[in-house]
Amino acid sequence: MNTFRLQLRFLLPLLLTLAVAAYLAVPVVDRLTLRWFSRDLVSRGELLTNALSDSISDAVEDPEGARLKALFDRAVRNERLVAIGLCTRDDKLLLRTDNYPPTLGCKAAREVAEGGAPVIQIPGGPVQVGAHEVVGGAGPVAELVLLHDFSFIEKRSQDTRRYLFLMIAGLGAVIALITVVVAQLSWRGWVSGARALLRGEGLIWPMASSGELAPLAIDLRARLRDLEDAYRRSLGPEAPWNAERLRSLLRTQLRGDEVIVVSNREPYIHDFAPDGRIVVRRPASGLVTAIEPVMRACSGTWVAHGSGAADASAVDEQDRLRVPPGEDEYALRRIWLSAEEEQGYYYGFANEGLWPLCHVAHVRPVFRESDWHAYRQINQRFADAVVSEARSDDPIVLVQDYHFALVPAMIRAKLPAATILTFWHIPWPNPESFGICPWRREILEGMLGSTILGFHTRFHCKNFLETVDRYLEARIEHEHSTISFQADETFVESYPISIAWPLAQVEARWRPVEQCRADVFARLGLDPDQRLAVGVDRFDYTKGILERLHALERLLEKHPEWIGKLSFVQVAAPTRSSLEEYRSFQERIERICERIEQRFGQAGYRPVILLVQHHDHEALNELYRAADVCLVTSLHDGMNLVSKEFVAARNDEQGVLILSRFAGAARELTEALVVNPYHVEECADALQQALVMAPGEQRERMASLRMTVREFNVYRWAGRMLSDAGRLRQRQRIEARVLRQSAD
Ligand code: ADQ
Repeated sequence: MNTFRLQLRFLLPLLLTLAVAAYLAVPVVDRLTLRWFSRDLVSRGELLTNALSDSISDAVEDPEGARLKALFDRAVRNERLVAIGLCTRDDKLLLRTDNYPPTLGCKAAREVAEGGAPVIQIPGGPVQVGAHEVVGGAGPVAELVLLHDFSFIEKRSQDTRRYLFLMIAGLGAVIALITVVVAQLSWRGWVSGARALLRGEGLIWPMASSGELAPLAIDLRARLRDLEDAYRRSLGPEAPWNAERLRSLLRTQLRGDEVIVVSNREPYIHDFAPDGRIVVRRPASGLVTAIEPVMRACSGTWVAHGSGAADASAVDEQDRLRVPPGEDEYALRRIWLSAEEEQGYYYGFANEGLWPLCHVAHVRPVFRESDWHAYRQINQRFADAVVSEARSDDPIVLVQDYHFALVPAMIRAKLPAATILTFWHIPWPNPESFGICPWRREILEGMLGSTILGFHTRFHCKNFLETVDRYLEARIEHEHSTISFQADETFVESYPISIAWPLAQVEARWRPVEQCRADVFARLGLDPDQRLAVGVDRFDYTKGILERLHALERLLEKHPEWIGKLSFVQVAAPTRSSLEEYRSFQERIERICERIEQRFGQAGYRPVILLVQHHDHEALNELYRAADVCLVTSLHDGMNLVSKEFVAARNDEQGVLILSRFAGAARELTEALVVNPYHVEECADALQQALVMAPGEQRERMASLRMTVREFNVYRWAGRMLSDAGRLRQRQRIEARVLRQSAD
């Protein structure tokens, strides 16, 4: 339909131009042919006069002679000569054929013949008048007036006009036909080229066949992206992100769109208490902390590993249940794994392979073929579960973390129209470090099934782009941060994760800082005048717990005045304890704690208290509020949420945060005391600086940190990712519409 309209736009002016050309050309051609014919008649007349000149010379002397009359009569019978008149030199009509009009005198005939329009009407039709001198032996003797039939010339001229008109019309038709054919072929080439391009297919075929369109199609895509970039930049200072704004984004930009989350860790675990009752617990996980508010806002489906002992007894026959328990805000679909599968996929490939590979924290990654097989198989199981949970063919799927590197491409294979947002919660290493993975290609290809691939920092994005550049044949557009691989295009962007900033009514329920401090000190048996430093982590070798203890030890050596006056409490949630690396790490930490205890402990004073247990959110909040210093010394961390939780807990604007420069959080929380955790001396000095920091400086730093965390909260993290998804979906719809229309 569109092609036809386009062609019409070209053809109409063409036909109009041809019509005007015909209109202007016909009279010109007409005049020309008339002139040629009339010249022709004149020369014929002269020829005839010459041929008759002798007979005429004789006849002038004998005007009554019948011979000349007979000659004239014979001449007018052919040659399209209508009549002949013979005039004497003194303009007397000496002789005339029957058709010669008696009213046409010699003088008048000569005047007509010599005038600009030598054609006159006589009863038999139009004639051209020619007057020719007859020259005898002694000079001019008479004048011959010839009346040539002009009607046949008019007829010829009409014929010429008709042929000319037909020729121009024919020419127009041929040009129009060629135009339509060429336009059709070009359009088809363009459409298939543009379509392939917009689908992200290889440029080689369509571009090779219609090279002239390549820049156009590339330009089209680039313009769309520029518009998006401009839009993102033009958003300017944002309104604050909160649960309500996120909900309204889901209501407006993603209205009616289905959201499915897939993660290894489930947000609620059902366990059996010692008395046999079923209890629900929330795991110690940054990921769960971050995604839960999104799911509450959009009430979608969360697909996760059912890891609790009582999980199976809490689900319906489709392995689903509504959560949070008692509040019923979204669905949780549990996936079951055998102990062997969990060993290979989770402990093996994900945690002994990918975790150390990405953290580059001096623990050697272990890659076993059997673990890889389990990883692939379980990734497929989760991908299948997502597909079976999907109620539409284009859901928004949020794939969480390094446990599911292959899931994006697996979902893409079955739901090509899905918008897949993969967020990688841990760091991404440089290409050399990643290159030691035997299945590096498969992992990268799996991740590139994503529509959007998110990391915490630009630095991790850059590492990923360089890794793809090194190991895959993909097209990377650094300006727009996109990777085109096979038929898919992936937008790689940084979305720094955060926490849900506490609501005023929640804060109002918090007990005052002094009371928290008194309760915690009493529970831990600390002297009320003591200072308290805390560390809160999963018991993981990447968190820098060892380095932190070394710093404490060094501080007590350098500043013995703190002995008896400073206690460090490390809360460590048991994690991945079935792995040898983690068990030996815990033992090592315990040994160092004992050593510090032996070196500096006194009756009624414990320099370090190690609490290897899971704490609920309220208990952690109380601890944060009771502390003077919070130590976050990760050797490498995607973001680190503990640092942000500590800041959020301190609405009294007191307390000092010591933060590793290798945690993603250090890019945002610049008012913390930022340290290199490997540098024991620097960390000990930072601890000293924190302990002696004046309340005024603490307030200044904390107030600024609080502003950052309040603004850059988890709703912003999710909101930015989801609005990017919304924009991409919008773009896909526009592209689909353009292609549909062009195909009509
Ligand atoms: P984690 O490695 O788990 O997260 P982190 O960001 O610090 O690291 O989150 C830990 C979470 O567990 C926090 O919410 C904390 O309160 C909680 N937690 C820690 N110890 C606990 C305990 N003893 N009891 C109860 N809860 C405890 C991964 C990446 C991080 C990234 C997050 C989010 O490794 O870099 O910040 O995902 O993307």
